[in-house]
Amino acid sequence: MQFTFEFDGLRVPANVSGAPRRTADGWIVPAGPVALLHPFGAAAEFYRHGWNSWSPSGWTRVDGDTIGIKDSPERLLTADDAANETPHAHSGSAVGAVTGPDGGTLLVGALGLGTPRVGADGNVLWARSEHDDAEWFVAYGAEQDVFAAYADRVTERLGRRSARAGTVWSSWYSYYEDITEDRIARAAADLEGYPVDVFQMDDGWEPVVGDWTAGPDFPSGMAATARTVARHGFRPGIWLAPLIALPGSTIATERPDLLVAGDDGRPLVTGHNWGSHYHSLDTTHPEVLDHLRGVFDRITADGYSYLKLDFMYAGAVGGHRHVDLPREQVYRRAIEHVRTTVGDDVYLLGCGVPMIPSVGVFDGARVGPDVAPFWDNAERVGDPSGEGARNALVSSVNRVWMRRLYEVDPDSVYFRSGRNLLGPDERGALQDTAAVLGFRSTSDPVDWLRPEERAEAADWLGGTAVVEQLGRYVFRVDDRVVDLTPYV
Ligand code: 9PG
Repeated sequence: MQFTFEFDGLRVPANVSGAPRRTADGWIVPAGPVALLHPFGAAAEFYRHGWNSWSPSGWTRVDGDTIGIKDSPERLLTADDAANETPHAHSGSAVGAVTGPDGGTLLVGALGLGTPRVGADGNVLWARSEHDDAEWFVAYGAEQDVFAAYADRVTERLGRRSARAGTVWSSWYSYYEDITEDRIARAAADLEGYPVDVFQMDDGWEPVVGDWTAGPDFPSGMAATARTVARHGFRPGIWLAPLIALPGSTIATERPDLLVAGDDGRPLVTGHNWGSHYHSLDTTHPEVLDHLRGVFDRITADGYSYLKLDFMYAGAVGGHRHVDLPREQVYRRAIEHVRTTVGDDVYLLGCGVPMIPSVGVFDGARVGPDVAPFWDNAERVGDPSGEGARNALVSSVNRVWMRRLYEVDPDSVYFRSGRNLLGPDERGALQDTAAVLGFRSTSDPVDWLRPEERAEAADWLGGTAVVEQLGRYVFRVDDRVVDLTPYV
């Protein structure tokens, strides 16, 4: 049906699937395709929102280049919603907006889990879903107000967790997969006394992705490492990618029937990393739920109460499953099962998560690609999902509005000047971004830091800041104005 939205200062003719209802800060529109005729023309800026943690997000002019992963089907499969990406037209996941030359922002965002998509050109802001189960929220006003209103409508429906991670040390951005129980023990011992709450061991402890048991470099078992970490005063944290399996893992070799299948009935390739493809567990299968319960019972019994759950989007991709349900709902049920298994006191940090379906179940979510000790990614120029400090910063500051959904993790910051190509300004910009987003983590081992860098790290990790957003990329942090615009 045709409908004209009346906003303060703007009339927007539209096609909608049913009669919209007015709320205090916008409109609720019934599920089904939406097209809004915006008046901003080719000079409009479009806010593109990526599907998962690593997917590119940001603002771009509708007459300019699209934001997204170009020319790499493998990267697209891993780091965005490959099924719905439109490389040559502006579109994104769940929420989108156009801003006119006068600064007013027209937003449309999904309030449900039907794998919603939003796009725009110089005339139309459109929205549609793979499964029309979700209402939409439409609003017009100041940019920060309409995003805040959308976030509040989302948490009204999906909930919002209130746990706080505190400060985190992660093994990833220093040791990568090269961890052993001795190395972890040494890092934890050196870190004792620093204002760090969580000591999070990352990828490298397991024998193969898919088998969540101690690998050969952890001969004393994972419970022993958790005890060591706790003895030094930290909450033990660990990384897992519980919804995927590499081809050589036990589950993939012994029970391929528990994996999401392709049209040919064989395990579907659902992403690429570790120099390999990998598969997804079919979480609609009761035996997979039992398997996951076993994994999480064991890991929490071992003493880990902060879990970084990675590559989670793979539980929300298309494919054939035991039970046929919309894929984001499949994902949501799987995460709810994990939450029920671990209880409320375990902190769940989502990484590679689909952003909206994770609201209310995850305590925190990564909101950008991996940081790295260099600014631009020289290997994958022009791929905004590639690892690198710039890409991590850009995605994260474009997702600052998501603080209302869960804690938002912009990834680790650096204090080390050695083994690092980032200069002091770039390290400072990452630190400011993390302070603005309110999530402080680093990966620098103490013995990689000079004395003055140790002091700087301790100072920053122990700090808190009162943050006020002054503009799209401008913030007051305590009594300092932080302008991240030059970095975006
Ligand atoms: C461990 C790492 C770290 C890191 C995670 C994740 O887009 N990608 O293909 C892509 C692959 C890996 C990746 C990020 C993105 O790294 O973000 O913090 O935990 O796994 O293997």
